[in-house]
Amino acid sequence: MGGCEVREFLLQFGFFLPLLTAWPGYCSHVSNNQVVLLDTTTVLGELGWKTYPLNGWDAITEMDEHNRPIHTYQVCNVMEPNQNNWLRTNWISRDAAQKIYVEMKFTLRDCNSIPWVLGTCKETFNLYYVESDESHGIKFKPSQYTKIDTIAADESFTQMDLGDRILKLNTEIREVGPIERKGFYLAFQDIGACIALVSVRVFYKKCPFTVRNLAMFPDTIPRVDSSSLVEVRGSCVKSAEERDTPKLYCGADGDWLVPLGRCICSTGYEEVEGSCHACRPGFYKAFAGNTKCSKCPPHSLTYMEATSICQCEKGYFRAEKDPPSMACTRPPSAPRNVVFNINETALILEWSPPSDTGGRKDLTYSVICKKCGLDTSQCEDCGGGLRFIPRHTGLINNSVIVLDFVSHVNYTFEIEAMNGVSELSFSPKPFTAITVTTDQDAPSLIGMVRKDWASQNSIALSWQAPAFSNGAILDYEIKYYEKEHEQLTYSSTRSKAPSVIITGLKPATKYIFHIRVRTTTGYSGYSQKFEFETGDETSDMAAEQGQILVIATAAVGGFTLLVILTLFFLITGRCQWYIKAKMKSEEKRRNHLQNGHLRFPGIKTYIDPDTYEDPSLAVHEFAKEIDPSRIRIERVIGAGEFGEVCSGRLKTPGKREIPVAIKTLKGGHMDRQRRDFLREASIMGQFDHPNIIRLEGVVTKSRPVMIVVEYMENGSLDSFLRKHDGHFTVIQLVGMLRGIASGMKYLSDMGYVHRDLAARNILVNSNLVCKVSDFGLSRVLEDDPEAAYTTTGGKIPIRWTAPEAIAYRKFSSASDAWSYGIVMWEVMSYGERPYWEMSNQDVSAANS
Ligand code: ACK
Repeated sequence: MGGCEVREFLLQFGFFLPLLTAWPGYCSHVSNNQVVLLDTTTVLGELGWKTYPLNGWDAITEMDEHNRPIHTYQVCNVMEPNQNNWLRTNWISRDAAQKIYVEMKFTLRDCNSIPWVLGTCKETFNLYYVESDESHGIKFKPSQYTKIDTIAADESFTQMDLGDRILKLNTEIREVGPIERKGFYLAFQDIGACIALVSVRVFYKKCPFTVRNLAMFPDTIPRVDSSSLVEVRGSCVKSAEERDTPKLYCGADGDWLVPLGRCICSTGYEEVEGSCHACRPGFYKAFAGNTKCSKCPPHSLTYMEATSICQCEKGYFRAEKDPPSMACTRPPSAPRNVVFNINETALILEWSPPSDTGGRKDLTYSVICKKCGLDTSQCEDCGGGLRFIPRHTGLINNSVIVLDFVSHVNYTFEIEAMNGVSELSFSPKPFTAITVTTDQDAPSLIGMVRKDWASQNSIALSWQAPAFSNGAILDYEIKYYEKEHEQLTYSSTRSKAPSVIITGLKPATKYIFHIRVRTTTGYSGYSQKFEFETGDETSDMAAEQGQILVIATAAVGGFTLLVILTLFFLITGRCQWYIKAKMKSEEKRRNHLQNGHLRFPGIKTYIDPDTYEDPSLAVHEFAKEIDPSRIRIERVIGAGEFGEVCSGRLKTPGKREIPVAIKTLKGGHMDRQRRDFLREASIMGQFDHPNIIRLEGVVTKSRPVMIVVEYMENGSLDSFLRKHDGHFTVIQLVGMLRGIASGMKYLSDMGYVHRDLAARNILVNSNLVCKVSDFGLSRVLEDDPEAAYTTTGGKIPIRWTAPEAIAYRKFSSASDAWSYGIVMWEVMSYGERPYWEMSNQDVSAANS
């Protein structure tokens, strides 16, 4: 049938099929990881399947309200013994499939509801297949067919259902594979049941083409062996490049698992919804990576798309080592305020930095000396006679000392400023010139210097301004050093006024001071040396008495204020803290009581994470947040409902790396899935027992969300036992059971009911220690492939569950103990299936 909406149609089926109305679920939902090879609901003409003998299966084709055919095959020879009725499909091409799935929708009549058929009526039919390269002309020989399975109905219908016009449609899916020939036939064998086969859908699963982390992964067919994954290498999308080899694993169900590695957008491109888009004009991206395009930095532009670096505006440049993110810059303006100071032997030139540094910090200066006549256009180079200290080019400080000049000469000094882009500009370098006549008088020396006071660490000095300054006084330079260490090291400071307080001195130590003045024409010579001593403790007290008095007054005032404030905050703060703490403990107690968890006062009990209004609070209360950089994923070891399970290593600062299992939450999850996923961590984090799987922590603040637990080398107990059938002594098996019992006792003491105790949910480490895992209440049951829906609507692993829990969901430590009994049986039988192939219905019936 076409659309999968609930539709109404009528179907008359022999004497036992009811008039059917509102038959939901007749249509199949096809997900994009299924490739359908046959779907009888979409075949328009006759199906044309073969039936043997001719009076066995009957084809009935009805039309739905859209005038499309509904192909049904029915058989109901329940009165006659020894039925052997075959229905064979046409040849089905296997396409790329290795493993195929057959989905059958059918109704089956309950034998008890048909009178007089005891002994002849059956409630199952058999599904067979045969592989073939030939699509035609094959004679039907039952002996060539291989049995896939006996198909029983989960729900059969009775006469009463017929009366109530209730149709119980069963859906069963079986896997077949590996298929090696070009195609195959399916066959349905009836041995005396009352069946209507309403639809058959044959499909295989594939991991569909996908793009993850900017890498493309082609359609991939999963392995036949459902526990192993196909590793697929991705290729980068257009304008992207590989960072770490991008890989995905194709799981048996056609799901892509564990994205590893990635591609990144190349320079000039940025990521937009899974592809790399060129940067717009005016934007650039200089490095490959998953960053966005950035606006061109100041004084740069681009009119093109996909730009990796913006061009500088006219007059602006980028030095070789400038990063693309830096603004374009230009050469500086000329230095300012050049002054000189000259004595008989040395000429000191000083200047201020340029008003415009061009936007850079790498300013340097050069000094060019020229000798000019009266006509300044006729200048000549000063030649090599002069010495510049430290040098005449590449000066970082704003001064230079010129030595070895000749008297009575006019020297013109041009001070140039330059920066990292000056060489890139063709314009002449701006400079400021100063002309110095070498017999000019310097300002006169400072005369007497007085000590105003001295403390242990400071001295206050004052002096008279010089009698002759030859220009405006700019400031005074005071040079000083310890008398004992004369000339080894000295310090200097400046003062605009003719007085200074020098601090940071040693107590009771003699210091030498000399001072010079700086005017617009340069420095004077240094004054004569003056020797002053710092004070000892007594002098300090005297000198600083005034200050101490002020400080003490302030301190007393401050302290009093502090005491008042502290008292105020203590009183109000404590009150608040006390109130908060009390509220918190009260809230917890209420939660406990509400949920029946205040079991044994003083003994730690389990807290249901669902009692937290915000479940993320629960996970952070019970689980440590791990920085993902501490986790190294190595291998995929399986696939869970929420995502893949990997093995790897966890690094803890100051500790050895430990092996861990990492459960991941698939991308694209809903909030609810994330909550359900993390609920397991919130539960596991509350337990601390050698037979309960230990939680190392969670990753919730980055993607993918992960739960990190201790690594159990031998995986789950059921498959471990099946793999090592007969290898252990009874003592060893009982040892495993003892461990599980100990873990379960701990859980029951904590007030936790597991609900899904089974060997598949026990993990085994390399020392054969068994630990209980798979926590999560209802989620566990959703996740468990063994869980089946009960008549009350819940999903329950029937074979492991106590009758009262199946019947009215009475789960308790007592029902966990029932499950433990089943686990004992599983262990001692090396992982055999409890109740072997008995149907769930029969198991429940046997136990109730
Ligand atoms: O039977 P297994 O090898 O054991 O395959 C399943 C798979 O991941 C999916 O659940 C294995 N597994 C789960 N938790 C752990 C763990 N802590 N240590 C080792 N294997 C684990 C499980």
